[in-house]
Amino acid sequence: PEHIPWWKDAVVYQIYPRSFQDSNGDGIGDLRGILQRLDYLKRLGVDVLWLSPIYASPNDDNGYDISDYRAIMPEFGTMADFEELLREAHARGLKIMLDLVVNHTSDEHPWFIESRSSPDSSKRDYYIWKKGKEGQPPTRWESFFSGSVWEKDARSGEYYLHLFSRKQPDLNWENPQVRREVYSMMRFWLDKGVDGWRMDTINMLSKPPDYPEGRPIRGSVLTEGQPYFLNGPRIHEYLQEMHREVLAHYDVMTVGETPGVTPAEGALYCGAERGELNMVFHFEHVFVGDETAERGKWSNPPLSLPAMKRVLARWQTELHGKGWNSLYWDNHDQPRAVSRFGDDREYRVESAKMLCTVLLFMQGTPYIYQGQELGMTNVSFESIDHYKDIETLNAYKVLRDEHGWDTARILAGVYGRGRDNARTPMHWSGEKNAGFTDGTPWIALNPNYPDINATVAEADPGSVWHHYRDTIALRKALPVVRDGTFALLEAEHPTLFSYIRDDGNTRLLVVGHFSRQPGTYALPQEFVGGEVLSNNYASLEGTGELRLKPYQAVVIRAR
Ligand code: ISL
Ligand code: CA
Repeated sequence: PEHIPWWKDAVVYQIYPRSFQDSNGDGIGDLRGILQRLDYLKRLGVDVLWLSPIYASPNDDNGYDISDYRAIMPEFGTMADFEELLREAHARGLKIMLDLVVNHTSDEHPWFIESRSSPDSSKRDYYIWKKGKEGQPPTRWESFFSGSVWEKDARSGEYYLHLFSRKQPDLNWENPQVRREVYSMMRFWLDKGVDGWRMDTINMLSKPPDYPEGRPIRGSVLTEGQPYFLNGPRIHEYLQEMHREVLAHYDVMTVGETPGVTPAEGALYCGAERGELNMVFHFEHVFVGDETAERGKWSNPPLSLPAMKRVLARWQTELHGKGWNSLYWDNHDQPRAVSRFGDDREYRVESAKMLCTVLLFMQGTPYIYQGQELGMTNVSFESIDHYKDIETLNAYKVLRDEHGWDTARILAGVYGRGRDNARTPMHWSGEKNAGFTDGTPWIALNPNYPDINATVAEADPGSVWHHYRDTIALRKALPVVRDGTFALLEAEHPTLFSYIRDDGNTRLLVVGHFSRQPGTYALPQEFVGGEVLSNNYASLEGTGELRLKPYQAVVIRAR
């Protein structure tokens, strides 16, 4: 039989260490906190833990701005703590993957400090320095965190590129020495026994040689640089080199974070024969509607389920047999899916379970973000002063000063889509600070933790947590979930997401009802009287025509 790589059977759990578990009362989650929770994760049934960055960092972007790739952030612990965590995880059959953030470093990384010191520095070429044009930056490209991607350095009068914050200068991947440094750093961690990498913004490494001006952005003096720096000219050459030099020598899994990638481009990154990555995170399903909204995600356009289904179906069918999908709703940059795509009030439990079912029965490797298994929800802090995320804080100023939005309108966008929705501390119990810390948490908690927490959830067989655990176990028992084809049904239906999985032995029907109202669904004949394998309600009404309850989701095996 065909060799099946382990990561095709894996379920990944993402930990945002800062907000997971504090072990020493300083209000900041840490590695020893994760260690305390390994048994919890094992009980849930996940296989791999992806840790958001744990390296030394001034925390301008919570660790995505790294000042030493080979040191642990002191707030998170020591290298000995990390080695113990890895050992203890492995002892339980859990793997650990780390975040590889090599599009940029911190401006406090010694390479950048040296690079900035003089145009003649031996490390000048580690970063992207350009002269201005008539006193203006080389282009008017907008950065991801608002403002220009260029920062003028007082010392030399030259500009350096930063696609994210000005404290995150972009590395120059054209420089072979930079690439060698990165490969050597990767080996450093892999030789410790790390099991894989999530690769931050990996499709942005290669910049065009000529830096063309982009299309103007509506209502802004800045322009759109993404068509030039996403999937740039040498990106596949770099990733193939990284694979040859590093990844091919270890049995590890890789997932590239690739905003702005279509299925056709995705296949170039993760095609089985390409020698690049195992899978990518695309954003097409979570950015549906944002491109045409006035101010992108901050306008928080309403969801079009048909548009989202089209996107997911295209990824399912176009990668089938060629590459491999990653499956996610939540991560540390996204609002809580139950709040965005479900109902975080009356039908919180039902809709969180429904989202679990429709996600985990697709083909690919699922990623569960901390708290998703509890149905944790978005938070609405009363004022912007409580927010910590640099993207949110920068956007707040621009929306207010340049676009004239009032506070209520901006906060509505933040409540709907801001990244801090996902970054409030994990809810372990109904005790003080949800059991996250004895001290003062670095960011306020979601006040609903007395009702929504892991202690309550594990004790309640009807909880979202148990549904995740059962669904993880079920998908592992059904090879069709890993191997089968995917066919979308009812493509234009505004509230039903239904699809068939088929591996030649087993045919499964998955139906999720994205609505607060009851609904009906005419069951395809072959599923009438079929076995119900999963149901987020105690019963399923109707035979030929199902009468679905709000947010009901079922999986039925064909007779
Ligand atoms: O968060 C986003 C939209 O809300 C994305 O545009 C995000 O900035 C993009 O996907 C890149 O994200 C990654 O790199 C960033 C970091 O801030 C994010 O947390 C990380 O996931 C810079 O390192
Ligand atoms: Ca701590």
